[in-house]
Amino acid sequence: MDHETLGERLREQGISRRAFLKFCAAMASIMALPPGTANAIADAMSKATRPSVIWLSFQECTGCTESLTRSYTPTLESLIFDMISLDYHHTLQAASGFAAEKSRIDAMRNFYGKYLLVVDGSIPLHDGGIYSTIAGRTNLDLLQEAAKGAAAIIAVGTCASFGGIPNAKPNPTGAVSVSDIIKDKPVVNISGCPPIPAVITGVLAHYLTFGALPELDDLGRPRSFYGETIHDRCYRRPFYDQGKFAKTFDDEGARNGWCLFELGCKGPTTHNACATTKWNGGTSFPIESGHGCLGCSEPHFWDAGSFYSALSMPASALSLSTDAAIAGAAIGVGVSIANRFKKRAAKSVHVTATIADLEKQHE
Ligand code: FSX
Repeated sequence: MDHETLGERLREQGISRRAFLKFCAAMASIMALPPGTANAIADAMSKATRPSVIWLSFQECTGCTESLTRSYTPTLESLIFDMISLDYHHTLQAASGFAAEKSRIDAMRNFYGKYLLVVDGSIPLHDGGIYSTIAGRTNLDLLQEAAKGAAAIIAVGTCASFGGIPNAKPNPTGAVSVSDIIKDKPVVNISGCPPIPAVITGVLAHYLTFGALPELDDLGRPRSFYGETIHDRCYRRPFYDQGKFAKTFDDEGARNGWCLFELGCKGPTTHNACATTKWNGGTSFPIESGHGCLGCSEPHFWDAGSFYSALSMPASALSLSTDAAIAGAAIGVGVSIANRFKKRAAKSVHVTATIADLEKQHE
């Protein structure tokens, strides 16, 4: 029993090639690939079999799922359900009780070794894990069972990635992250409390296009989204460079859009794509709405606290990140589309054997 290809699914839904190419151009941009790669992405994605996805929600506030349901545009929001076969998600699915649990067990059996496991929320370990259970089974038990047959695991949100707020001191439930428990499968962390919906979609699109998870940073996050700090790409950065800082949230500087560093903004130490991808269809992000970044995509951000105290760090630590410099240099020397594809595939965390085929098709 296999799922149909994405191309077949889109044809069934009456989605035109033009609309799909538009979506692929958006995906290229999200994956930091040149716009000219849209055709290659469309070819690869339309031939890809829609993977079965089992989504487990543990100790969390449901903000991650709320974020997912506000995906980039209506087109993208609907496409995410075409790109994948979401076979179990206890918040979004219509089934409940035994029928819901049966759909999870069926997906694990039918797609053993092939399904993607998405987890949001942390896993409580204290007192036998009793602080969060589903159908009478602990989160730990459910995670270990589902991880066995997963091709790869996507930890969505800071709770699943690093323990998040449930893990904050004094951590009464003994909450830990997915990668604290699962050591023998590829795990990608899409941190953020909540994470940016376009980043969730981008990682799924990358998996469909390249048959692999994207290149990760040293905290297991996709480098294309977390390679730079918020400060690197913040539109208020010129004010930082000129030494113009708002001193209160309603002073002249704040009204002029000056830098929020002295009001506690954690942009300089926070890696995420908020300043470029933004939220709500590219409408805005916290700093643009007048509030400093809380650093929610970094480990232990809650315990670090001091949300309204300025960071103490030397100015030299606030220069553009190495990643940004490398990306700028690559554009400057005109790296070819084929090479960008090849490099991205080579750097990805390999999960299936389809990358070589993809390279052959697009060289
Ligand atoms: Fe955590 Fe997500 Fe923050 Fe909430 O599932 S990352 S508390 S937005 O909901 O896990």
